[in-house]
Order: sequence, then C-alpha cells, then structure tokens
Amino acid sequence: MLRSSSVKYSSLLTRFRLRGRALSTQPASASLGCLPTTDSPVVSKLAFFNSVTGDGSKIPSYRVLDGLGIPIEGAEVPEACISEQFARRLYENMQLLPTLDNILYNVQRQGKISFYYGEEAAVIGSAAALADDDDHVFRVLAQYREVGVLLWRGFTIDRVMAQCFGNHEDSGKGRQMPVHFGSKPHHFHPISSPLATQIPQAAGVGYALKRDPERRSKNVACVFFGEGAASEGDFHAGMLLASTLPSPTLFLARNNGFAISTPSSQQFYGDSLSARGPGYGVDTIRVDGNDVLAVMSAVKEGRRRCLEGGRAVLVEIMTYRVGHHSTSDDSFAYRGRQEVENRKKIDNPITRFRLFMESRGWWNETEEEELKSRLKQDVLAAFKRAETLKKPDLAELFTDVYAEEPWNIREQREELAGLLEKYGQVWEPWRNELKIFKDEGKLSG
Ligand SMILES: Cc1ncc(C[n+]2csc(CCOP(=O)(O)OP(=O)(O)O)c2C)c(N)n1
Ligand SMILES: [Mg+2]
Repeated sequence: MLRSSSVKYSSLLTRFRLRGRALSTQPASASLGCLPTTDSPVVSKLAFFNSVTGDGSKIPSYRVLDGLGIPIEGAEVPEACISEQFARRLYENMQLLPTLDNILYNVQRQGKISFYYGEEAAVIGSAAALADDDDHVFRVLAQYREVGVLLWRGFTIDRVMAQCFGNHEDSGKGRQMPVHFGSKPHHFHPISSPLATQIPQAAGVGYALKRDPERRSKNVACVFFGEGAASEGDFHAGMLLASTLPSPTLFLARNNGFAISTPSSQQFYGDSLSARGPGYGVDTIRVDGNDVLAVMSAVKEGRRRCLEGGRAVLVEIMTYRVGHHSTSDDSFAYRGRQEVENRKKIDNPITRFRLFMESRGWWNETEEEELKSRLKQDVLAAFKRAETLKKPDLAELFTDVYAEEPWNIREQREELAGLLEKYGQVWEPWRNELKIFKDEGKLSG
C-alpha cells in the first residue's frame, strides 16, 4: 500500500518536472517545474511581490507631446491621422467643451439645468480614435463626462441643449436627467446615474457582439468610467466577465484624481487602475490624459487589439479635474484654489495642443479669437433656442414602457385627463405650468 502510493507520487513528480521543463524559459538545469494546475514556475526563493512591473517601479505613462507641445524624444506623432485639417478638427472640438461648460455653468446658476464636463484631451482624443467607419462600429457606454464623443460623431449643439432642457426635440422625451445623453444613430447607449452600471453592461454588449457573426471582429463595446466608479464592485464584475468570456470590450478609465470630493488617494492604495488589468489577464496601458495625441494613439491601438484579438483592453487615462465635479459642487471646499490654478496653467491639454499646432504653423492668435467667439455664439444661440421650445407632449408620460397600454396605466391617464379638465384652466399653478408643454398640456396622445 505504502509502496504503491509512493510510486504514484514519484511518477507525478517526474511529469510535473518534465512539463515544467517544456514550458519554462529558464535553462533546463534551473527549472523546478510548474504547479500542476497552472503554468506558474516553481521557485525556491521566498519572495512576495506588490508590483506588476517586476522591479517595484510604477507603471509608466505613455506620452507624445511635452508641456510645450513638442514631441518628446522617441515619441511617434501619429502623422497618418494628424493632417492640418484633422488637427484643426481636434482643436475645435476640444475648445467646444469648455465653451459649453462655461455657458451652461452660468445658466445652471440661474437654476435652469445641471451640467458637468471637462477633460478635453481625454474625451476628444478617445472620440477621434473611436470614429466609426464603413466596416467598424464602436459602441459607446459612457459615464456622464463624455459628451465630446457625441459631438465628434455629429450630435449637434441643439441636441445637447434639447436633452439638457428636456424639450420636445430631445429624443429621450425629457425623461432623463440633464447630461444623461443617449443616441441610437450615434451608437451611444443612454447614460444612467448609478455609477459603474455601464461597466458590466459593456462586457455583456461586447460578448453579444462577438456572438453575432455579422458583427464579430467589426464592432467593439467601449466603456468610459471614472476612477471613482472603478471602486464599485461592478468594475470588477465587468473586467472579470470580459476577460473570462472573452469579448471585444475597451475599458476607458478616466483617472481625474477625484470622485466628487474624495481624492483618488482615498480610493485605492496600489498602483492605480492600470495595475488591475494584468490581474484579469487584460492588455493594459496608462496614458497621459492631457496629451490628445497620446490618448488618440493609445485608444486606437486598444481598439485594434479588441478587434483583432476579440479580447478586452484597459486604457487608464491620467488627467486632473480642474472644474468642480458638477454644477452642484464647490470644489474649493475640499482643495486649494492655488492647486487648481497651477494645474490649469502647467498641464492644460488645450494649451499643449495649441502650442503643437502653432509650432507647425497651423494656428495663430487671430484664429484663436475667431474660434472662441464663433463657438460662444453657436452655444448661446442653441441655448436661447432651446429655452423657447416647449416640453414634450404630456401624453408621453404614459408611453414607451409597454407595447400595449395595460389597464392600470389607462386608469392613470384617464385620471390625469379628468383632473386637467377640472383644474387645468382654473387653478393658477397648473394654468401656468401647462403652458410650457406642447399643445398647452392637452392630453392629445
Ligand atoms: C452607485 C452610486 N454611488 C454614488 C453616486 C454619486 N456620485 C455621482 S458622481 C460620483 C463621483 C464619481 O467619480 P468618478 O467615477 O471618478 O468620475 P468623475 O466625476 O471624476 O469623472 C458619485 C460618488 C452615484 N451616482 N452612484
Ligand atoms: Mg474621477
């Protein structure tokens, strides 16, 4: 009995050793084989590790332009896609975001809507890399700071305003909170408020795309989220799903240093989000998020890997939120004004790219002034127009949930119709309020 079990043990040992020798990159003499259930090589040195770089250093950040807009040594400017015309488009879109931000910020202070944007290079660089073409579609599941992706895809400023004001031109029929955009023709899934829900959803979208022979290797699910959202369990569920049931899911983590008032130093202890990618077996890169060219190149390479490998990729985009979290936040309650002013000056993504354009003779002060004034006029005109438009038809309150109206919804609709008939013209608050709806709030649907 004893003899037979020790024979079995020694033959197993030989097998593991042989297996280890075949797999190991070490010389045969140094190989101690592999564990039976993994390819993990056996070692005799007791060593803990806490770094994915192997030498304990931080994961590097990929960059193309320095702070003065000059390509750094060894960096490749994506010449193929940086023509003067393309660079101008990038720059104009980057400038449009703060213009929208400033005007709508002031509007919100008058109590009209709520709003939040920022991170021009991170968002526009990604948008440019994720443009659909004749053969490929890049489906976007956003958090809320990524309207630049929609604008890059041709969503108009009028439509931005329609959504924020919830008027009858809003394809969401005024049912969503402001900035919770969605647009089917632009392949932009509707945004939802609970943080991180879009992450596992994206892994599901990626998997569905892979299962569909028509869309396999042609479509990618691209999901944006902040480093704060990545503290939710949903981040881990999404990464695990996309890596285990492999799917073309591009994880775009905007690390802007804050989740409202919580600094990222209180969100995680390790080497930030990039360190998590290899834990899930996911190709990962960290990129300077204030360098639009670096973001564009990294996201483009990420999408290539998703398309060709059919697997997930993680891009951590390092930036800094110079604005308040949203229009309902005063960030100077938890960080110094000087810190923000310094960051605005030292590492401004727009200035950096403007300097690059100027160094090529593609931009000057006059064009800068013209662009800023044109964008301001466009945004103000769209804002004024949106303000005058009526809210959607009141009858829309009862539509779109069920294919056929059930009895309880019919009862509610009839009850409202009765109340409107009784009080709509005689009770002053209702009389005034109903005027802002299409058809003066008649239940015409
Ligand atoms: C599940 C959930 N918890 C909390 C919130 C409130 N909330 C809204 S935005 C936000 C901060 C998110 O930070 P981050 O993901 O880093 O995105 P950023 O705003 O920095 O772009 C929080 C806590 C929420 N919307 N959903
Ligand atoms: Mg954040």
